[in-house]
Amino acid sequence: SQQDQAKRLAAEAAIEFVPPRSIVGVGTGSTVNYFIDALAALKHDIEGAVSSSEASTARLKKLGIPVYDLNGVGEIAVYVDGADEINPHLQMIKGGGGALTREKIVAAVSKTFVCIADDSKWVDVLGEFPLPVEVIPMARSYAARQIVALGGDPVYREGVTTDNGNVILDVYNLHIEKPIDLEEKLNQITGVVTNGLFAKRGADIALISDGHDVKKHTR
Ligand code: DER
Repeated sequence: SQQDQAKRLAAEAAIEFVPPRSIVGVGTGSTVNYFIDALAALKHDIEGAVSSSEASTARLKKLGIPVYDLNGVGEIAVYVDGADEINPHLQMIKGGGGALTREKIVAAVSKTFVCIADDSKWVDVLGEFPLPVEVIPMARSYAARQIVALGGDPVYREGVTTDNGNVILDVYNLHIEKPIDLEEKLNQITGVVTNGLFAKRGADIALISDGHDVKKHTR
């Protein structure tokens, strides 16, 4: 499809940002899967990868790319990941794939965050896509009440347990004019592990494709 072609073009464009002999930070999702496949072609030129999910780890290993534990690695030069939405300030909503916590951790450790996405993710205002929030299971109802008080409509993502053993609330009907402010408010709720707003630390580069070309946006 046009969207798959766009994801693939954006992912392949990210290869140029991978330094030789580096350990690459790898995100999660269908766009990142194209990036992993492209990375396999230069696996002899890189040291390996640090992954943000069991799913990405499995794909990397299957393609013969060594996967390192983040605790054994110093700073990571480049982190490549997708987004569910990204605005002109390169602030993102992430977590559609349920990997937001490990994605945010690897992004925090990485010097440069390169976001790869098809142009359907490019929005003026974040919030059309329901904002994922990872919560400690016993705090789910309490956190949901706190999120309602913030103006959101939290929906429990039934049957999903994250790699960290937590649950996810998807928050609908947010119109996020102040992403950094809302990210901080959500972080204050006891029991919330991570929220999918990547605003305080957004992307540094965004590679956005319409299926024909790739546009590069920077902060
Ligand atoms: O869950 C995530 O954060 C993914 O990166 C998601 O935002 C993008 O997934 P996609 O590439 O399958 O659209």
